[in-house]
Amino acid sequence: MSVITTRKDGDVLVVTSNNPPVNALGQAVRAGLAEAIQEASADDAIKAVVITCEGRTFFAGADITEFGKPPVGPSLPEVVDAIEASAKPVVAAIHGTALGGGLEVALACHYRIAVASAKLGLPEVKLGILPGAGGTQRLPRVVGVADALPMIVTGNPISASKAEGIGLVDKLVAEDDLAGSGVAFARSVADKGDHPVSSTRTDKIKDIPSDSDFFDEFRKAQMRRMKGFEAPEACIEAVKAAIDLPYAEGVKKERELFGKLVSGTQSKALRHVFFAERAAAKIDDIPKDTPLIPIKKVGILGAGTMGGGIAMNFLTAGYAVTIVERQQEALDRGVAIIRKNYERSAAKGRFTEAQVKGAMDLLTPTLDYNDLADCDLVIEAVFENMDVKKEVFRTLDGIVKQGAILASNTSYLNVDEMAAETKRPGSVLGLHFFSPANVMRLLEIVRAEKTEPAVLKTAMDLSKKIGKVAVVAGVCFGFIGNRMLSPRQRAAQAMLLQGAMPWDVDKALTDFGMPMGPFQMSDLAGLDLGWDKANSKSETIRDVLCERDRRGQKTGKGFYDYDENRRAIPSDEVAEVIKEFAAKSGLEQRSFSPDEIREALLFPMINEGAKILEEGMAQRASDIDTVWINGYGWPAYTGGPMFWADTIGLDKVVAGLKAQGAEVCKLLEDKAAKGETFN
Ligand code: 3H9
Repeated sequence: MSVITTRKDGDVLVVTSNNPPVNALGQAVRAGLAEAIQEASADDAIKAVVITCEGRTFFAGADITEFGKPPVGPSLPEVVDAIEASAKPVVAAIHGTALGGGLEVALACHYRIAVASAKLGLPEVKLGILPGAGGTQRLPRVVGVADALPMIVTGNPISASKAEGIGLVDKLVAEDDLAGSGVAFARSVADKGDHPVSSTRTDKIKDIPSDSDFFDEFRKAQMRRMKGFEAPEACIEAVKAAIDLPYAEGVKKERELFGKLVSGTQSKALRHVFFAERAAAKIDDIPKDTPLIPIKKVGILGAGTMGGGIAMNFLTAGYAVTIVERQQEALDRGVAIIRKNYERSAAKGRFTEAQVKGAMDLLTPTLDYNDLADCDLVIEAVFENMDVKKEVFRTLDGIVKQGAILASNTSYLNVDEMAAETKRPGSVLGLHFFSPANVMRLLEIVRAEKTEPAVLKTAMDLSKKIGKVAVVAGVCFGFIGNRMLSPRQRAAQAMLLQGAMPWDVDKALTDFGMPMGPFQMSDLAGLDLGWDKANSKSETIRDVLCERDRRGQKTGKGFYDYDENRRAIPSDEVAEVIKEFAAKSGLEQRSFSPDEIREALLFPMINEGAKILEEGMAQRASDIDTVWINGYGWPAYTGGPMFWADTIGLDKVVAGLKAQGAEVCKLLEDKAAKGETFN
């Protein structure tokens, strides 16, 4: 059956797209839409047209899989122009998400109606591009620059009611019988003389002049979000063109900017990230018909920072949560922090007071382990020590009902050993949340040797429900993320002995796009993590700094000094300590370029990533990219460590590692020799 079908409802032609899963505007859809408009134009009995979509959503945009392939006409700009040029009014009837090219189709229609649950947006910027089918020119003409600019530059969608408020949607209609509402609306406007044509509108476009401070202020407000990304600035340029230039020239400018971005490395990387996140949810060797275990009630062991953050994920998603601590004081403190976090979010407008109350009402704090008995999933977030964890698993196994899942939030330890303490190793797995757990998107699902398929599938399903991006990892020290962090930290320490300073090393990585470098990270985490005060003998730089109470931000100084605003300042004292150690090391002292520093720190990570793949600890290279982007702030516009390695060439990575004297993983070496890539 064709993806686009037409049917006559009296004098209205109803055009329906059926291209699951998201009605992406692939070639067949575009061709079908163009033909449908021609059909309406050629039929005297037709007075108006309704465009609607089957399935879960209105067009969610251009078909991203077609990018980078030879274009096959008609192009989306041609199709939207044909829709707008129709002498008979065209009505977009929107449900689900009208995104990107989908919203551009709707903008080309003369009228837009939507159900209240619909969302409308131009998310192209998140793929490293800008709307390329007239969106940057039509949207400001329809809603004004003040409302269009944030939609185009942030890519965040708006609700249908907001869209109605700003004039993007003409009418909100009932959820049922959208096509019927579309036909009624089309009929009500069919005999009007003039139909609004977005590209020729001038009533709203001059709300903000292109030389207004508005743009600079907007840039300033978005600075952190835009840092390093090319597309947002191009979006601003395109919107300015909409104000300054006639439509035809503005569209030319948009095409030019689109063409440059879509063929660039950033857009390729961000498209990779889009598909990588979706691929991560697929577990290759689990049969499709594996059942899910129903999860209604979740238990959390430990009400510290981690336990509280984990609890919030489930409370926000509407799950009943029982949280257990050993001491009343610790329990009260944990619950108070959860409440404070919610209230802070409510103050910022992210939650309503009713939502905060709803979430808190779902929380049962207790000192009694036995209250976990009827939980469907229990996650332990206790002290990171194997003996403690084993004890916890033995206890939980005796209390929690059979069939329930037992999970550890360990960030390094062996989940198989914990599972072996129970009589239900098939129901045990790792759920490694990242701190702050209520904020960070990443979840590593650690698949232990005996974890049953249903348990794994349930965890993956649950991760989506609580808004996480989950990746499956095998049991190995540090799983995917922390395992790759170790060689980076080692390389950073080694650089200090060869003449680099912590601030040089950190800057090379923050300039690359990381939120912080290894020494800023140490200062944040505390240098004394794992440091043994009693036995410290000034043997390492870390020992000496800790002995001098430079234990990181918490003591006001670490690798850096900190001023009253917590701004990091290079420390002369630390420089002296490092120089002494460097002199004693006997290593040649020299300066390093930022590129050399990046290669020294990041190539060993790629090598470790390749080992992880070789050992089957990650399912695919793109999963590793997903971990690093969502858990550690690796810059998304480089595509993640493994994609980045592909873009610079694996042969260059291998040569760099050999020059560092590293042992190169066989998988990496083989791929480089064959001219292959990871992704
Ligand atoms: C654009 O429009 C450019 C134009 O301005 C100019 C052109 C000239 N194409 O996310 P889900 C797949 S750029 C191809 O899991 P959800 C997705 O990979 C586009 N495939 O569902 C997945 O496949 P699989 C601007 C797509 O319910 C499946 O659909 N638009 C596309 O959680 C289900 O996806 C966007 O950036 C696509 N456009 O969320 C919107 N979209 O099952 C991108 C999805 O094999 N899409 N797929 O893994 C989304 O944001 C979400 O998919 C959406 C649904 C919110 C729609």
